[in-house]
Amino acid sequence: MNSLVDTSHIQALDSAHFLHPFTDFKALNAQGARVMTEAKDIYVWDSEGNRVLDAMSGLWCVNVGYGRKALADAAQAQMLKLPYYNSFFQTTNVPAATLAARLASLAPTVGGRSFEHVFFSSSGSESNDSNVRMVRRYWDLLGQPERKIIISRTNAYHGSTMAGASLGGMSGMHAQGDLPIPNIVHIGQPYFFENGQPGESAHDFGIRAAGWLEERILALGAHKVAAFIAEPVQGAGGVIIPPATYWPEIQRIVDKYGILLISDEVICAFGRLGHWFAYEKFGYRPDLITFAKAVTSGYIPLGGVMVGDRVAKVLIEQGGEFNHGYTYSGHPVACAVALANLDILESENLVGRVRDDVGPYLAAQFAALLDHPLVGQAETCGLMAGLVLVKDKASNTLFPADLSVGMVCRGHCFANGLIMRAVGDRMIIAPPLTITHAQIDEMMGLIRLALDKTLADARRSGWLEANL
Ligand code: PXG
Repeated sequence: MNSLVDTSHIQALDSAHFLHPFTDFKALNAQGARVMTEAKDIYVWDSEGNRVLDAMSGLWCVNVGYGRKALADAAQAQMLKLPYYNSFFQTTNVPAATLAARLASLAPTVGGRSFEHVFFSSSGSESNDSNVRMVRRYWDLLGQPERKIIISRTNAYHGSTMAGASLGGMSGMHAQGDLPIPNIVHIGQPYFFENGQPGESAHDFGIRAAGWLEERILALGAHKVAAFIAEPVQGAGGVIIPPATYWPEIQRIVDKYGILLISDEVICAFGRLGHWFAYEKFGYRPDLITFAKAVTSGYIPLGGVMVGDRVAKVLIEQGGEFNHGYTYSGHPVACAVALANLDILESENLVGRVRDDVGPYLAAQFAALLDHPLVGQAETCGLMAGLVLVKDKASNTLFPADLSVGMVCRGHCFANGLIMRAVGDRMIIAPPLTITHAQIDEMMGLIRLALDKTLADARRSGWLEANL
């Protein structure tokens, strides 16, 4: 692909005026941002003509891949017909009503609970704010206003608004802005590699980690706990895949104490794990499901909450007016793009393909990475994958954090045409669901190249034991 963009001009405008999210502004300005200009399939091009294989699907969202004309056509057609109208004052629009019904039909009924209703927003963060509002309203309406506390987990990511960042368990975010807001508390994450005890099986660890929820409920007083929120698989936290025993035990505990379960599927829904929704894969029964990102494959902002019967019934039958909503709740263009996106996911069987074909293929390739001297653990779940860089494989000893080995490895990925993320020394990917076997092979070749270059750096710099 060819680009006629004047890189330094755009970088100058960018430095002077654009405050980027989660960015050290001064450091970026000194270096200049990479200017992305075009994209097709699973590849993105920058203004210098460099092609990169985008193994992160943008930011976990471009599930159908780049360059889909059908999505652009859907947006254009809707913009020409009805670009905007609000849903506040007893009005609706065709795409929003149609999409709500379509999403309801995609969310399977489990244990007699179904999801017939959707509350729309424009992002995952807003959706989680809506969750807090709905959960507290639900308990108020049931005459239990003291049920206010929402339990979340350390290293969870639930967004960047005041409520989203509070629900999240990122200490760096809490440190800026007096967070968390009141009545949000955190328990430990189910990360076996780091938190499993010597001799403990993943099976036992999963039950122990879920038990932290019960311990906290009892410590707080069950009558004060409103809900538990969790990602099925933690994304931003580093693709933390819980042991198989974790979710069933969580379900047992929330059922025992009657607390609501919020499944934050902003990353995991719409095929990422080989199912339309991730609770289906793990077999639990949420009351509320947060979605965003891949509902439109990131082509246009849209998010929302799937509201299960238990909550919907109370809000609808007993609630009167719900004093909450956004200008763009049920935006017709965003909903039209979502419908076209769901058409692609369905007609190309992308969800089934992850479950039965490319997911298992990626799992086999990732397992093979364990032969690399730096890889202490490598695992996948659908099309999410993570590996841990270690100093010593025999004991799975991590590198000292101040060496930032993950960032060194990420640097090699970027320099060699691969977007792979580093969360500490956990290297993670989540490629578009359209990725072919040949493209997975290409990606694995680039991952191995980056690992080899990182190993060479480690040897040269004396970061490893002398005999490695
Ligand atoms: N919940 C989850 C599980 C997410 O992954 C959000 C909520 C918030 O969505 P919005 O649309 O408000 O950004 C997310 C977003 C990262 C990274 O570094 C991940 C996200 C956002 C930004 C960075 O991996 N996920």
